[in-house]
Amino acid sequence: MKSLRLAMAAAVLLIAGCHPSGQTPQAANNKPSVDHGWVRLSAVPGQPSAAYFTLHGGDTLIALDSVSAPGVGSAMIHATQSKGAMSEMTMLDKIDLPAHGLVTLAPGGMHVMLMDVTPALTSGTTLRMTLHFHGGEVLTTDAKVIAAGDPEPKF
Ligand SMILES: [Cu+2]
Repeated sequence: MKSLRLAMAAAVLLIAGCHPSGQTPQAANNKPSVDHGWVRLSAVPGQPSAAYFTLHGGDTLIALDSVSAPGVGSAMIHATQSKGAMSEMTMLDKIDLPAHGLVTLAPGGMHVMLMDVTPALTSGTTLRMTLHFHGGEVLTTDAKVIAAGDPEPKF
């Protein structure tokens, strides 16, 4: 019982000591965001290209449902799993972005497969991708487009 009383005292102190300068707590109103977007074009025209980006969680868990972009017929969220020397892709129906979490889509891991990409999308251009989250939240990112053999861009 003694430890409980101590904990309660600590809680009261915390409340009393809350935002002495009148600032909003750091954790409040953090919105989810996306950055470091890039696309690696397929080596073979007509084959799917892959898109990557980094998601930063806001104050609540949200889930990425889908991605769209102009000049892209359709997009699917994939995970890569290695099985020995082979790797295979599985389709994900969503990516959970935990509160204050960090989720990175990268080669060898999760990525967005872009199908029916316009030939106008060439290395050196940017692709504005729209990320659609469950519940209607939308984020956009301008992804750097690189050719199949180019090194991964550094941010
Ligand atoms: Cu894929």
